Amino acid sequence: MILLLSLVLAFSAIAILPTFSDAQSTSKTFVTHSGAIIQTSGEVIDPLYTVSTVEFDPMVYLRDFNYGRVSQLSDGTIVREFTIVAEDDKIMEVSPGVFYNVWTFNGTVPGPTIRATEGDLLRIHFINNGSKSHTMHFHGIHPAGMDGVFEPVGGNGGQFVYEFVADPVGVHPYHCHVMPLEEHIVHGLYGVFIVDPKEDRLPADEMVMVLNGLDTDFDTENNFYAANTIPFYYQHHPIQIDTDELIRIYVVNMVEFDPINNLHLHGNLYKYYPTGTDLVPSFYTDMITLSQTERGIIEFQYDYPGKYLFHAHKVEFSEKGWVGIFLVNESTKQDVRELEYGTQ
Ligand SMILES: [Cu+2]
Repeated sequence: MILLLSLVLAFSAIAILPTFSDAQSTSKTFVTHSGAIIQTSGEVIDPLYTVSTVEFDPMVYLRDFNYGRVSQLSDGTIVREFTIVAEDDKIMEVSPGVFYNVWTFNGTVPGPTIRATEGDLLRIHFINNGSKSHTMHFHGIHPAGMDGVFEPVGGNGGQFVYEFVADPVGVHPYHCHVMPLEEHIVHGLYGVFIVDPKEDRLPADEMVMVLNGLDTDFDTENNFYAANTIPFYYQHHPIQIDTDELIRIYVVNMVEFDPINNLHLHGNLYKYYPTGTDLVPSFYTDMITLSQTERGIIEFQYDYPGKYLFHAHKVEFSEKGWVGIFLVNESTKQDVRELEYGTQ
């Protein structure tokens, strides 16, 4: 029995030793934003306990709008109800082989895109299943008690119902507002809130882009940048659009630590509506610069098919992941129009 045990221990040591020595040679000590002192041997960066892996598809997120559960009050007001669950113990492969502890609203970073029409009553049932206190702070107009700042919602099942009227028209961020704020934001507790005007905007292929960064080694500098969380995703998986089709993108900058971010489009210019609050564009440009939580709506259409880059013109950000491609296909609608009007 003793002999058997010795053999098992010897084999275990052989199996463990190389890994252990590798780990020792690269072991580093970090102090997290919350003050914890931890050691890591490399790519696993966040020491927090993790229980499940986030599955996130930036291509699905891009055009996924959540209008809530709809009912109507006796005065005709539309009520939109949402259930949002916060968690802070998930792990996500943010880049091949790089795992990061993400804090999530409804399981993803960013959280769901919440969409309503101006004047709708929003009722958001917030459940905090995390281990820390969290809140939902919406940008926009609402009563003080609905601001998600002075009413921290405790973890392990704490609840709060946010209720307010969707106002004003535009694109707004929502995010957790518990201190230390940078820790709660950089881990992923944010999302987009769109308020549509009562008279619809022109029909368009609509998308959401959250510009974000990931500080995976806790030095208060981002190691990765992205549009919609996964670095280089839309470069490897181009966004397919058509010529002569109006494209409308709701852009929100949530990058922590860096004072500015920006968005440059190739081979084209776009109309820009800062915060989306006005229905008349303020600029016609191929480059906007945004501070944190600054946002707007961009609209454009391509005349010529082909591949076009879009990216941060802060080159450091694009080289660390914030770059993508529009693959513009020849519109079939154009063929129909040519047939109708007989161009040949
Ligand atoms: Cu939080």
